[in-house]
Amino acid sequence: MRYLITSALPYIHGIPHLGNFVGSIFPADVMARFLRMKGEEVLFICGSDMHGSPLEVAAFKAGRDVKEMAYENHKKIKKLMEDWLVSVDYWGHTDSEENKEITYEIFKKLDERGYIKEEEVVMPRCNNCGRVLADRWIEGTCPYCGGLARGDQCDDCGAILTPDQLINPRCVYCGSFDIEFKPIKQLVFDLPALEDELKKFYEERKHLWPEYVKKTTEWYLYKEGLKPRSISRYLNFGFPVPKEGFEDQVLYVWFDAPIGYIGITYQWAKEIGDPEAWKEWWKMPLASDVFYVQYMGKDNVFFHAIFFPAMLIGSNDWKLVDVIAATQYLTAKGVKFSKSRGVGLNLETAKELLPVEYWRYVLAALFPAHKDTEFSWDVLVEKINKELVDNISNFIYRTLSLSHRKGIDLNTPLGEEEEREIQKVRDFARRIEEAYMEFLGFNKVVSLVNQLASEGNAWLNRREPWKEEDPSRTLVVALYYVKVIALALYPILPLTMKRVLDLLGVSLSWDEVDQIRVSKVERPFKLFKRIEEAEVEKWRERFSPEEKKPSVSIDVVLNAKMMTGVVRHVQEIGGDEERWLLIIEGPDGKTYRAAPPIKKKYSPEDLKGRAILFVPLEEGVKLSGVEVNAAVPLAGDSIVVADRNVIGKVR
Ligand code: B3M
Ligand code: ZN
Repeated sequence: MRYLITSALPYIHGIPHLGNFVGSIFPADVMARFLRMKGEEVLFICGSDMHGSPLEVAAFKAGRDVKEMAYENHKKIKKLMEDWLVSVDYWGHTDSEENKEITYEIFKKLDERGYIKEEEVVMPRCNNCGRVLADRWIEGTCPYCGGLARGDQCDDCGAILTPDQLINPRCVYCGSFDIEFKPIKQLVFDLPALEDELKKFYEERKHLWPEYVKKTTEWYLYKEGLKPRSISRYLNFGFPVPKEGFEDQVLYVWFDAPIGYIGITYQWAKEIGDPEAWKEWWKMPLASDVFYVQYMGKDNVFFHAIFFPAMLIGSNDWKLVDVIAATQYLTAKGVKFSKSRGVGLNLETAKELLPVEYWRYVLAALFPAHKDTEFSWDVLVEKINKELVDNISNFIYRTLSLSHRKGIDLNTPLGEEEEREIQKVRDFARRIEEAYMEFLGFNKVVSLVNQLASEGNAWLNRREPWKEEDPSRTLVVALYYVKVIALALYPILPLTMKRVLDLLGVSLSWDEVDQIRVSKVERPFKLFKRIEEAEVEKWRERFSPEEKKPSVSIDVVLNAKMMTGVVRHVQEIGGDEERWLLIIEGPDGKTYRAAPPIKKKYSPEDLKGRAILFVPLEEGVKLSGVEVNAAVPLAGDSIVVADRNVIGKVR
């Protein structure tokens, strides 16, 4: 069996955040490293998602040329991936000639077979600037959660949207709310026509898929039902639609982006001087012995479990995915790390604070496999100081320096007590391997390694080799502990653990866990250092700036424009026990967001649909980690309820 591993291809409108990294590229890297260490043949593919409206919107906002900005960011991110020790076989890009060739091949097959249809799709057009507003060129309030959503998806709750579902939509080009929905001729991909094949595809694989992925896929297949999806767009940067009458549109980014996995494999094949080699990974039956694992954040599941498989099934005999390893979010104060909203740390800043291996350790320890996981500076300090330094590094250093100093006999025969200890370590090694082979079990790996290091420390404390006349037997066992720990952590901490293995003359192979002995012990180095509280304090200040409290001064109140509006949505603010986030529809048709401390008194049902008094703020402020642009005056702890008939400006 050969392993094909892909990570979702990041959009390149900004530098990826720790949240993007931990969600797909990092786990793909760790898995690829583990499998290679097990002696498997692995191809690990990733690259930049060049097309699509996020980048176009970013370039527009920055007044830059899209293509120029795309290549600049692509290069920057590719370099950054090396810095973060991503062992990708090839970092490609989706706008390549190779990807175009394969994208057109798939498009034409689907078209010939009748899966692509012309349809009038109701699309938003801005009456002010005249543009057709694709995907992220239109923004508004999410109908499900009340968060800020774009025409294709809500960043807060991950719902897949169409522009007509947005509440109070706004043109991103010119800011106008004057938006009209008109039928426009578009191409759609007929997903319902592939329903039976998709169900079969799903049923055959679901036993390998995480719960979350199953639930999401079943929701589309069996509850909501499949709908045709539009695949052409009025955008500037993309592959022109290869069909008469549609040349002025480009293909939808989610059409060419997943095909990018194939296109990038094609780029890789050319790079290694074997241009046909990509077929062995993608064309059936050539690829029958490939086991294919895809990593991605949970908001990408629809496209990988339904949309892309449908394209492949509908067009030819392609290799289909075996495991969809989707991850949950890494959150900070209840808000996910996100490029477009500027929350959290990006990879460039993070590596200036700490060497990347420290981060990789923390990300693995906090790995959001099956639930959203909260990142905080306190957790970071605990993981590094208590686990990585005090427990793991300390044990390795102790064992190596003692063994080195005492010049022990590495081949000394072992007694019964030592054999029992060895058996314990072997069991751990087996459980670590099982955790890796769950494809998402990296937090388990870290926790098992910590248990192992604690056991190792306890073994040393019990036997006190520093007092023993010949400590060889004690230290041979401790060295076996070190060897298993170093191998187990290698995929996460490749630089440091490789150095440790080199000191012991152990080769980089998981088979080594079956052999107790090491072949030498060289003088060790201090692996990791503790983080000082003073330093963390600086980061706290820099990255969690004091929230500006929307305190309203007396003359602002005197001049305040009070308005009445209707509460459209009520939303949790991650972890905040005092406040609700209210989405209020103002009398001017605009959406206002306020976060009054009324959670203890009112339930969402009490509030939804109610007309209340509020004050729009001149400038948005952050409250409890969310952006608000209105304040709700309270009488004691109560909101001021308005009469529905007088909704409008009060004064
Ligand atoms: N670029 C979305 C994202 O960056 C999208 C993934 C494409 S995977 C083919 O999360
Ligand atoms: Zn406009």
